[in-house]
Amino acid sequence: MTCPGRNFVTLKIETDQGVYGLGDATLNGRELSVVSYLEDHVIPCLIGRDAHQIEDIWQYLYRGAYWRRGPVTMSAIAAVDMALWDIKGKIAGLPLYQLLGGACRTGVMVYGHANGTTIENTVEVAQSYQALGYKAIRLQCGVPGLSSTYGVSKDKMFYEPADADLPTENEWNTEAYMRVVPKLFKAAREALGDEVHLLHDVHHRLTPIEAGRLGRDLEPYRPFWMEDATPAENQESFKLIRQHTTTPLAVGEIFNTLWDCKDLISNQLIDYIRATVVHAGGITHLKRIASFADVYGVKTGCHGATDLSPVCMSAALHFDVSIPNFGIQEYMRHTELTDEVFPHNYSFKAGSLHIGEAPGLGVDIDEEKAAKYPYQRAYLPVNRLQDGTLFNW
Ligand code: GCO
Ligand code: MG
Repeated sequence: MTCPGRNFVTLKIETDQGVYGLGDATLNGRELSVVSYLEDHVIPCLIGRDAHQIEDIWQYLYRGAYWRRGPVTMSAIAAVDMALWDIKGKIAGLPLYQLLGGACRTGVMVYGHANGTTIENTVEVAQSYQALGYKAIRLQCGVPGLSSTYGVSKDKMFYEPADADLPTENEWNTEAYMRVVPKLFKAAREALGDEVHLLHDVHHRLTPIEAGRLGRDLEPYRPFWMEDATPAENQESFKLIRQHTTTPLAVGEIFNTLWDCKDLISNQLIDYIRATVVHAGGITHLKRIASFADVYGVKTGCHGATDLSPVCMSAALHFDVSIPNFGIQEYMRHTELTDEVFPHNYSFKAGSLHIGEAPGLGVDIDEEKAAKYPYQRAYLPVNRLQDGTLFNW
């Protein structure tokens, strides 16, 4: 556990030949449950096994637990999987993407986060991202009448929603939100031109019919996607959204397995699957999800918020560059302190991330520095309607 500005859980696996690999096991706001799952239940089963048997170890941990799926289990399995791929790459002397089939593209297109309290503010921030070379930008702005909302932070290059040692309370008003977002997109399209991709995260806050209406209202501005338009427990909802809008739909940052998105994909109810390495069982399982999605013309759009460590980001980039149906990668920069604790080999250039040629994942942990920043309890916020009703954050 280390907290260089925010909490990260990192698994380090060492072989008896002295090669080590790293895996990200961070589950924002519930970190210690994964630490316990690993320390108490997974690590004892790994001692003495053959580090090369990645698939067998994955199956052993998944089937062997009897209790399948879920974020804690799948983050723990993911960390083991990432670390074993890192080891395999280091032993082979090859960057991981080479073991996954080699590069299918020259770089990984990423989207940055422009956010501001007002429309004007947000558009200005988006212009500064454009000036940095970003080809895709997510837009989130404050909602008139609400003191705070998802995605709008003081800092313009980092966003850390897990901001307090007990959950902060946000407030919500759907009508006010639905009035402001189309205006934001209109202003942004006018200021930023036709070519840049514009994205938006609804963060699970609309009913299906509201999502249908927002999607339709955004159509003139050709959004790249509308993310997490409605909570995805009831996946029938997506049929209703689809009946009303051609705005592409993205979902899945909180999904953990193929089983969570199998029907959404096979019924072609989504366009982008956002599952990522750390929360969806590692590279081994994410490859399976992507291959399945490819059959149905669904592309990937991996989650890449700051709560996913540079270890996960490195793994995601090897994955992104090596699959045929890559769509886009979220990229929220980490703070300098985080980058110091996790020296890494990827770099940003002209709107894309490049993973580099270091063997394995191409990321390390400075354990001495990491030890200087002990775990600090931090929660994600909760969200209430203005009459106090607990809502979706
Ligand atoms: C995103 C996400 C994040 C999550 C965060 C929760 O699209 O980047 O919605 O902002 O809220 O990862 O820990
Ligand atoms: Mg999101």
